[in-house]
Amino acid sequence: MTMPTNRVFSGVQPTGNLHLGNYLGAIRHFVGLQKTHQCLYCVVDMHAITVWQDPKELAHNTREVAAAYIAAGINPKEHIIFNQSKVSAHAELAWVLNCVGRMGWLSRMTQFKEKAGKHKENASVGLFTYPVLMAADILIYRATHVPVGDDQKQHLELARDIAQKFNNDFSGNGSEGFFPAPEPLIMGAATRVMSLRDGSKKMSKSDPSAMSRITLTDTVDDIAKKIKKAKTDMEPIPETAEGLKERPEADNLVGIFAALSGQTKDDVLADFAGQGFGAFKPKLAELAIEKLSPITGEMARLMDDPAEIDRILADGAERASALAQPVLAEVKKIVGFV
Ligand code: AQP
Repeated sequence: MTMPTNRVFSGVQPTGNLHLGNYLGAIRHFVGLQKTHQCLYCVVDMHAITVWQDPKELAHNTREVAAAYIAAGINPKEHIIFNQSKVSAHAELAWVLNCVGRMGWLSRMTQFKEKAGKHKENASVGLFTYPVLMAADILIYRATHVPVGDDQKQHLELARDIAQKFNNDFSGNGSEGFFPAPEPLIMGAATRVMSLRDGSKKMSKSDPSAMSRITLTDTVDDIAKKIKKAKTDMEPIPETAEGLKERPEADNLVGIFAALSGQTKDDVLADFAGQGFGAFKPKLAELAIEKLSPITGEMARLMDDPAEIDRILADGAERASALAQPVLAEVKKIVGFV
């Protein structure tokens, strides 16, 4: 079996309210990687159900993430777009890896602590073992690189630990070097987009306030309104990034401008230094609309034909399965399943 050298795997959960953070922190980078890597982009619907999802909404949101991938510029013919639940090898490998990973490792995952909150006894078992399924998602394709935001770095570390332990645990049975250690791909500016209402919280699908995020289904008017109402402070825009310290909301808006325009924060500050946010916000709204409208428009067009999206997902799943099955067969042999 050949070992891939430049294979990328990443995913987005179909949990609704796909937002600017998902676009700037993940999807836009997925698009760029197509030139240099063989890419698998997954709609991770099995991860989504680790917290309750309405079944009809889950189906809609799954198509919406697929539409966002395509509208942003991912080519489903040259690369692979599919939904996780269609390739059963993810779940099968996850079970084996559940038996390799250790409770202590998973207990240290900060995202579980954040998402389970104070009521961890009530959290699903799936939410606890989510990082093991993520390890399986990556390792089943022996992916070499994983574009991840800040919030997923710890999970990727765990995937590397699980890969290494699998390789060691079964070394008498041909597992040496079987799984490559997946490398994180570090993203550029605005890796972490913060809430428009609170600069200390990340922009998130599950924030109860719709004003906290710009979504990929927002109209032009919605985008303009949300930026106009975004929380800021009374200080003018500083001359250097140093001046944004202790000003999380100001820092966030400048960061979003920089990411959308392909500039550094210092470039943006050089253009706006001394001005107030009253002058800056309309320019940011104009830029956000210019960059997002082509994507949101194309997404809406694609969503008008769900059968075509389903066809693309099914085709992707078939090609993903063809890559996954030989790896799974080898894992079964290594483990001793007859
Ligand atoms: N605010 C963000 N800034 C930059 N990147 C972000 N990502 C998420 N939020 C931000 C990146 O988007 C990708 C897909 O995320 P996900 O769907 O797997 O779920 P998540 O990380 O849990 O994102 P959300 O949107 O905040 O959902 P909820 O509210 O359900 O927790 C990932 O690469 C992520 O880094």
